[in-house]
Amino acid sequence: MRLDVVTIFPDYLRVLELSLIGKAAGTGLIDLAVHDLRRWAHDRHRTVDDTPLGGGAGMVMRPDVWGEALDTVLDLPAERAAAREAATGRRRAGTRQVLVVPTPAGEVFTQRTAEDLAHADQVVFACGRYEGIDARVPEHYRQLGVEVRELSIGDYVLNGGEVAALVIIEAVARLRPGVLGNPDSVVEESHSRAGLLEYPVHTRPVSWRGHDLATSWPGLLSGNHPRVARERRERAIARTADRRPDMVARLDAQHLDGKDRAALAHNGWAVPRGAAHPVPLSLRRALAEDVPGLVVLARRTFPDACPSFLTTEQVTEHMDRHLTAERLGAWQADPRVIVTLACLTEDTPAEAGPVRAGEPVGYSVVILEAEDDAGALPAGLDPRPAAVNVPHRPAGGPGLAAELSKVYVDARLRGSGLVDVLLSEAVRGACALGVTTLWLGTHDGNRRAHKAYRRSGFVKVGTRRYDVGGQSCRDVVMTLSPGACDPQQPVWSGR
Ligand code: J9N
Repeated sequence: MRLDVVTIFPDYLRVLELSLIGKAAGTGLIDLAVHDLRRWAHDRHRTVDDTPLGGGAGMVMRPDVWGEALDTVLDLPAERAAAREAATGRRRAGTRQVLVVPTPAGEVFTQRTAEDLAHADQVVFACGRYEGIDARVPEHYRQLGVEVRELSIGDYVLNGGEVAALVIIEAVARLRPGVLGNPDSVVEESHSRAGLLEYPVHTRPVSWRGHDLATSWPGLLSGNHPRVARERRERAIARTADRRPDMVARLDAQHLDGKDRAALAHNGWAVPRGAAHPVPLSLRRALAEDVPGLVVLARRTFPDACPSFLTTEQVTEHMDRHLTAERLGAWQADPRVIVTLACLTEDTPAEAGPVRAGEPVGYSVVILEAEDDAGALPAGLDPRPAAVNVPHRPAGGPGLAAELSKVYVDARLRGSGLVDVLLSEAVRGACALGVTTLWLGTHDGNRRAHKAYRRSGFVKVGTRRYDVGGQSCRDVVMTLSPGACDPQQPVWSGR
């Protein structure tokens, strides 16, 4: 590969001699030449710039000087032959020449650009000063059929193109075979095709200045490779969600498995069924104005969770009694009840129709077993089954029970990990209010629900009877002791 740099500061490029790239140049893998633009100046003062036509600050680099420099370095044929080649759309067969012009006004240089440039036979860098090179220069070489790339290395301003050229050269050269010692490190790195940032890495000592990997990365030292890989992927997802939401929004949903989706949900992103990409998820306490939407969601999701032996009439009778605007409104307004809702923050096309921004797609209800001033328990709190015992507070004193009355997710978001996030959030909310046991009853036959509750730490302690529209059903009763949770630390870290 041939690299040419044209600049008024040739010494600036000397650092290349010190690097890997310089070593590659020594072995002939890369043929690098740096040229002083002033060689092509016409006057005694070797002038390369002039004041901008139309006025304005700074100086603009002259097209005539650049033209002669680039004709030489690109080894272009004389004017007439060039015109003929441009007309036939052909340049020297079998060689690919690219003219790179670093500029803050260019298209953004990425790993994809580097991969592309690594296939060129010659790359010529035209390093101008910040105010720029006369715009006819790139235009002219494009007309001649030269591949011209005006590239920005990021949204900030440098004084000249030299540092940008160094960046591009390093990124491109290390992709050439033989330049890097270990080709694996080219594959497994940030901005590779996975679309995620790299996971955090560690080495010995395992415990350093109180940062103990045995507690913060339990899988890492297990020796169980699939587990290590899974933990790393989860951390890569968490890190990308934290630092590069733009990259999360571009992830291809088809390459995300159930565990990826759960990790995304825990970091504020949902993947509805049939959606192409993750979308931002919002979890918050319900407000009074959310009640009508919650009633709609509650009545749509309740029948999905009912055993098949119940009739439509029985299910409807139950919903008309228990899933009303009055009941949900009373819960929303009661400080002893935590109503959490989840919604997407953007309109999202999904398999079973679009999900609207702000429309509730999941909710949970936690009801504390606490009396109000009149000695009354909250509306809709089921009698606590005998199998549920209420541990004392860790610091001593009476415990507090709460019923996890509802956790429902819209069918369009099944498999997105949203249930787990709602569960974590319900547990955290209960814990913050001093709950020492959280209990729930769920239909005996609802395997999917049992599995989700077990994943979140609930254990089966017994059964109860539960009436739906006059039909008595058998429920499994499960409990979870929030134990030592940190109420300051949200389990869910969405926006
Ligand atoms: N990304 C980027 C490129 C540049 C310059 S200044 C002069 C040439 C290129 N600044 N920032």
